[in-house]
Amino acid sequence: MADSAHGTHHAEMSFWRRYVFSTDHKVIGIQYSITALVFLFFGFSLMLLMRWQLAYPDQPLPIIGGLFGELRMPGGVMLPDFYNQLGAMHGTIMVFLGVVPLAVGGFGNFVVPLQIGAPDMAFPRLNMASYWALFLGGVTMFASFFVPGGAAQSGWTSYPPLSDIAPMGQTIWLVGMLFLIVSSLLGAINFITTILQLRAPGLTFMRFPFFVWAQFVTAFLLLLGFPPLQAAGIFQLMDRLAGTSFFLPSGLVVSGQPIAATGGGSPILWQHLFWFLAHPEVYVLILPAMGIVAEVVANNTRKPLWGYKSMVYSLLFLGFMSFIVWAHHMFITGMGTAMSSFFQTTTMIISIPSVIILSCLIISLWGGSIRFNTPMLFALAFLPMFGIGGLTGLPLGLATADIHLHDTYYVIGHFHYVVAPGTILALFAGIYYWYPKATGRKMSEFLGKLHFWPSFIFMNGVFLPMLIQGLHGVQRRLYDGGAAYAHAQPVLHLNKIMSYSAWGLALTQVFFIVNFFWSLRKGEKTSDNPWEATTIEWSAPSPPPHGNFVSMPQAYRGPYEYSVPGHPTDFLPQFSPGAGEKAKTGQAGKTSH
Ligand code: HEM
Ligand SMILES: [Cu+2]
Repeated sequence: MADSAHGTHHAEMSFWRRYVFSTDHKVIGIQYSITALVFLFFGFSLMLLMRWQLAYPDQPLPIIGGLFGELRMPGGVMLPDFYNQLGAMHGTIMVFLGVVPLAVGGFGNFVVPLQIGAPDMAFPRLNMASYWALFLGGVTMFASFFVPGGAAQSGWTSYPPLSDIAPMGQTIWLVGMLFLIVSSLLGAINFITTILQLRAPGLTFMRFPFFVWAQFVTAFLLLLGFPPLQAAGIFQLMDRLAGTSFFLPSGLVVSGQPIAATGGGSPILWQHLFWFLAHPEVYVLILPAMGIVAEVVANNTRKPLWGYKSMVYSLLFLGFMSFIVWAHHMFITGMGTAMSSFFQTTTMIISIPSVIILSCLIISLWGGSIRFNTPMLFALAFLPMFGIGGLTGLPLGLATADIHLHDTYYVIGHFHYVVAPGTILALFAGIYYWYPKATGRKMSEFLGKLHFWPSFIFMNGVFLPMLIQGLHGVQRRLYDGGAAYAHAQPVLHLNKIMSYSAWGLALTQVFFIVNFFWSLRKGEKTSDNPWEATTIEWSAPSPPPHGNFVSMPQAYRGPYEYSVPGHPTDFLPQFSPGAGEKAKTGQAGKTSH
């Protein structure tokens, strides 16, 4: 920040500068989190609507069915076009407006500067710009539901030629994506610079909390993966608006009519550019989640993470490999056996670092005196759920098996295990874990457990049957859930189980919402370090003031010095100068930045 004397100037800041156009990483982190949670809820609601149609195809949706209008749900019955809009927007919103903004924008912004002992992000104004770019992108996406022809309906993958000739909503989708990409790129540069430049003295790379490593690698994935998609998005916009044919092949006939395009373009080119980002993107969803789980596991087993260094090296290797596996999404495009073999091999190799990280986390539990609090329950549930997600991915990475599994519900089941019961549970763990830092109060354990158990059960009720349906050959993106197909009949009843589980999952979130708001005022007040944790964010006051730390923190040791033999307490914080001594807080002397 360029402001001098900001110690006095922030007292005069208006409401707008302080809470809306703030440059403080904590406020921005909270803005990101709340925006993302709202979008997650919205994206989830779209799916709740779709689940009605899947469970009861072509039956009018009771009570609220009439609200959607004749163009979407005449007489309360969902039109196929509207189903496609809901599906495409569900995917887009959950990934780009829900999980990424929460995992990176929210947790990354709030936690990373605190964990590395920095007063703020390196570029506070850029940080604000990246939040507002996300916000604009979100509003744009949301508005697309109200243009003629409705929202985008070519899936979250936006494959041409369909997307090139789809109604106007697709154009809005592309514009929205351009904003979202700008947001992520600005954020990525900010994270990399912050982590490299603003570390507290003594915080060497191998003393980083695993969460910081996860955000660091994630930022590189965003920075390197998004520019090709940005370019591709502009090409697709030009195809739609300027008469180019980047992705339109020659001789395309739609509904019996040859379409007026020069042709000569390649739809497959889009798939390459899209997946070059979108495969790393799945690691953008998962790495911060792994980072959160690592923090919570170390804290609640009261042990150092087992194999910390191999986890870090795995993370780096995984980040690198994630850029050379993308065409495993394209085995059936006819790319030939040599290319298939290459991508199948890299895909098998990339599973190794994930297995190492997961194994280290599981071994870390061994012999720990585990505290089963709410964050820990969510973190523990992440482990097997992510395991199922990862393992079910292996057959998809093998070209021969994928010929059968491609575009079935098996794929939907697989990646949801990674992103929903996997990542989402980890994000909840993070919210329960860092809420006391952000607010000075703990969330209710009782409501937390009421939230956890049904969520865990319903999640599996939603996603396990998808794997079974997929193995029976039921296709994804079917607006009747397979009802028209003979081979789907034996597994059709599962649609109802999945839908009721999804609605149950929605009801369960009421416990979370109530807890979140109730605890703001009524939650148990906590100390600065309620979980008796070791990493630097816990040395700051809760909630941390502008500038974060009362005195400049310093890192004296590794991040997870729990149960050190001979030490009087079972935790020896990274920020505490010597064995036996308490961290020196309460000093005057503001940190400057
Ligand atoms: C937990 C509640 C969720 C439920 C009940 C749910 C359900 C579904 C279903 C049934 C489909 C398939 C639609 C079809 O093929 O017609 C789908 C697609 C999808 N979902 Fe979810 N989902 C959930 C959460 C998430 C999350 C957390 C993410 C991402 C972070 C996500 C990302 C996607 C994507 C990318 C697609 C593919 C959309 C497309 O085909 O273009 N979902 N979801
Ligand atoms: Cu992939």
